[in-house]
Amino acid sequence: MKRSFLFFALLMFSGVCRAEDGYRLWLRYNKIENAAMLHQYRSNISGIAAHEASATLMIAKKELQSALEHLLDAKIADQQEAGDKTVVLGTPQTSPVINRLLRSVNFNLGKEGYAILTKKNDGKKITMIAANTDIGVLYGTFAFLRLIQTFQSIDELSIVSVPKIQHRVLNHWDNLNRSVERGYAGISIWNWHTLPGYIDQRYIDYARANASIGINGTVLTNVNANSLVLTRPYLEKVKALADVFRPYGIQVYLTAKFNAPVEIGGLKTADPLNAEVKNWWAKKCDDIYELIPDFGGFLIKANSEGQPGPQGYGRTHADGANMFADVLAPHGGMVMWRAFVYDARVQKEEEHFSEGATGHSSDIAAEDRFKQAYDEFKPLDGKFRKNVLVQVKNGPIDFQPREPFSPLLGAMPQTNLALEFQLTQEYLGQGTHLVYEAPLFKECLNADTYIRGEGSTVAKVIDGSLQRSTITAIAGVANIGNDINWTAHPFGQANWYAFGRLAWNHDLSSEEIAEEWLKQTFTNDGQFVAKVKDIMMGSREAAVNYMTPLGLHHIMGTGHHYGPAPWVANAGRADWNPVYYHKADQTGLGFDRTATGSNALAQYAPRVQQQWGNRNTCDEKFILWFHHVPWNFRMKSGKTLWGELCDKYYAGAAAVRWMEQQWDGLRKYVDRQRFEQVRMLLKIQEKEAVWWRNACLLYFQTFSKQPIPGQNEPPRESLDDYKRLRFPLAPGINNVN
Ligand code: GCW
Repeated sequence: MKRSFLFFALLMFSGVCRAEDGYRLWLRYNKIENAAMLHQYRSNISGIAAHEASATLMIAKKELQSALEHLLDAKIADQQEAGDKTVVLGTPQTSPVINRLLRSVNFNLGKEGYAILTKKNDGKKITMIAANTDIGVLYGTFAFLRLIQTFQSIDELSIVSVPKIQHRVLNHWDNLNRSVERGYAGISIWNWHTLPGYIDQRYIDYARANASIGINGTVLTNVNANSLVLTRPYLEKVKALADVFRPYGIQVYLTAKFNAPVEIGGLKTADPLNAEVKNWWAKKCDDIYELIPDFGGFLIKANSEGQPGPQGYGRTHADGANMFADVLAPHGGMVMWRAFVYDARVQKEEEHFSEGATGHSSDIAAEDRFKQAYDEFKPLDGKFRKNVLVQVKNGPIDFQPREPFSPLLGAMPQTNLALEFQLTQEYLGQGTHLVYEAPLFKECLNADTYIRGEGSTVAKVIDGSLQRSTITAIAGVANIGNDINWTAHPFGQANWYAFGRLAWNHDLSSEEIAEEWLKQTFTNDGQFVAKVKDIMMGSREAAVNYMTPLGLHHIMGTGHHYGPAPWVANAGRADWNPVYYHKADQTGLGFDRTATGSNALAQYAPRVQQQWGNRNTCDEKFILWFHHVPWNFRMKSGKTLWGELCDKYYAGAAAVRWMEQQWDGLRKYVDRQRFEQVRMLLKIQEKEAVWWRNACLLYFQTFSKQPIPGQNEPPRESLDDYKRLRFPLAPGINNVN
């Protein structure tokens, strides 16, 4: 015992030199290095009073006690009564003090909210972490620890916080064989083979990390679904995970393969209007809920990229979703029905395409893919049951570095809409680029749909304040794998963190979130935080610039989506081809989506159409999303489109160089292991940024026929060199599930 304490103390004293593998995420709880803050905390906290009436309250108390003992390097007493300097944890039911004092909070804390208040109790100063429910107490506990980890004053606290969105859910695209579609951080953390018998400590740490940022749901399996997970042996494994997650307030969901009744049920059809099919699902739900009484429900990808769905039986998305809704409703479950649909007749891209194949793309996609989700779903507005959410990706195409908000988000006022972001960086440098995604999330959340006049932001659509939603939800496609640091890139953790924080409160700014994440994950040192915050805040724009500036999109490598390949024109169907999206020709560049082109713009409110409809006034961030622009078109800077495009690409790559230089100067603030990891990854990022820049400019130059402005270092490789590159084993495309 003594020895291990000594060892621990030694580690602590060795301070920043200590290697850290990143496993502890933002919950490191190292001893406070700042004497004044340490003094303040010690003089406010000497013990904890909590009635451990449930597993959740026990977890809250244990977390608080062990965190404080490490942070304050002091013994934190376990107290029966609230004395001076006591932190009192609980609900009105578990704590008489809270029962009495919580009445002064003139605020509805709801089911998950919490209050952290400094109070006088019998003349003694206490800090109270209170909620109506045990899980609210746990959220409050983590919030209190966040204050301390980020060196904020706790002298006079008066904090009340309630989540704006009810269901804050991670979507794992994890397959049952542990491969992860679009996963870059190792294999799946769910070890299906050893479940339910073996409970990996990771499951607990995963739940704890999620609870610390308010995530309260997890879809365990890939939307490209495998029916097997609905069989009894797998459901028992799912139950084991649900049992681990429950005290952390996390509900478990599964993806349901639409034709499971055929695949594993022995039925001849999966027609949602067929009584036998419905009975099969009803029975399946009974079985699930018997094992997992608080099962959340199903996430379903149907009639998209080869997944079966109701349209295969001549039914609509609403018919399909409502069938599930009806069988889940008696158990209190819900359906998240994805709106990421485009022509169901074809298979997934990588199944069709083999690298280097020649041949011609078929013409299946006659309609602009941008328009398909809206076209299929808008007519169904008002037709979905109360326990259905239609889950919409943030943009109309597919998680590109920058997309305008999806027009569906402003078009279904009578439907519960869930917003889906992608945390895993499929299109943002995958596992090796430092790209902080909060600015991307915020850009979408703050976008104005004008659905109910000015100020109808996406955030308000999603949180239900604008339309009377019966359920509200937000989803993030997880970037988590079994890598020691969870997310491969140490800064990938920031995207998981930012998703949770914004899901709880979308009013937080990207800067605030970056700052609190940095302080907890690395150090509170002001110099370090300011510099790295700048790196983070510029990183998404840098990626947009070196990959897809000015509204370019979908010009990445086919299948694996790694690296640039704007020249690809032979993928299995027209709308998998980069050339379909950028439409470069002798006259110019970009996709005309105005009335003279596909007219996708008409899917937006008139005010949005005005904003983007005219190439002279369109925000240049989006110009090539909506216009085919002549090469010599004068941009707002006075440069031609070609000149501006070159500048953006060069600025993007230069920004990565700058990020590297900044990071190199921060060695003394960071443990060696994480410092070196980020440093080496930034080098890879720089190389790849230059690759993107050169390959794209050399290719577009074959149309613009203009030189790259002379002040820029000319590409060393030729376009053919870039075209020859092949990555058959790039990660994230193992789609065997
Ligand atoms: O972004 C695309 C991905 C697919 C993914 C699909 C989807 C899970 O390339 O791998 O499949 O979106 O969101 O369904």
